[in-house]
Amino acid sequence: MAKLNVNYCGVDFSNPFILPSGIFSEKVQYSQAIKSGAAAITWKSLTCLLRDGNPLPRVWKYDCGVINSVGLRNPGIDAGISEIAKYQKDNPTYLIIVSLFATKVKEFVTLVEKAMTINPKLIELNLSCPNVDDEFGKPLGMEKGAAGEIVKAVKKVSGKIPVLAKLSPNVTNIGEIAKVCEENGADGIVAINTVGPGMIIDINKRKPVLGALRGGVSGPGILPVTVRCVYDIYEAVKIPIIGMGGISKWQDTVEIVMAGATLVGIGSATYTKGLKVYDQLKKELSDYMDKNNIKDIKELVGVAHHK
Ligand code: RRO
Repeated sequence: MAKLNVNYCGVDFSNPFILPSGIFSEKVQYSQAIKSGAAAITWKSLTCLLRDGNPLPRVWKYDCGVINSVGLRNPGIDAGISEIAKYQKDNPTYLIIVSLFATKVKEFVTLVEKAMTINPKLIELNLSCPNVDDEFGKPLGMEKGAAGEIVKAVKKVSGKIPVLAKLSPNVTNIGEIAKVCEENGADGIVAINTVGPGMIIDINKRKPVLGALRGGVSGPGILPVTVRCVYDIYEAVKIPIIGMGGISKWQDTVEIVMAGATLVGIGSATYTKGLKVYDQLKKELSDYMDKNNIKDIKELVGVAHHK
């Protein structure tokens, strides 16, 4: 029987599949993801203050995936961490990654200090939301200097909790940004956030479908971008990678692991295939490994590099 469990940054995951941030925002949905086979859930990114998000519609499916402009809708860090703490108490075995977003180094430090009060297993720094440029300008993490500064400042207050940097594909050199994050103490990299921004126009209404007009693109159409980004990051750093972005089939999983991912995020595919996708992928990946005499998923990590 193939070994699918993974140790990532010192934390044990029962299988390589996790729920990325922002796919769900309701507790019942997080629970359904775990019950359907996800090894961990990433909570919707929290900001210092409550945010109502962008105008509706915020999410739109199309032939090759999904476009979203949720606009960081969340209850704010104080309410958010109370909610997570209560949820974790009610569900002590669930593995939760706390995701945080800010627009200033100091704010990131405040968010991490507050998150630390509930002793999370892992913290994700969302350095890459594509949907708030109008308000805040380009995400800090799109520039290596700022990304490094954030990680360095956060690591001073994060103690033993692993800190992951979630990066944007919409940059010239994602490997270089990952490297700077590693040099400043990041424990892992999450790649990628959505591609774009993009736009879809409703030709009958003669206007863009999203309330905020532009949005981040996810789903099967972006898989080659994800694979290339994970490949480039694996070449640039030694810290482990969580690969996500357009993965919906077992073959995609094998591809992203061969590019260098240790864990795999399954997000948009839950919209198109339902939550059964987790158990289905586990079974199909395990069958593939048995057929190819691969005993442990870690044997496959990065094999496409021949280094
Ligand atoms: O909330 C969003 O609009 C959003 C976020 Br925080 C993110 O990181 N990526 C994305 O595609 N949408």
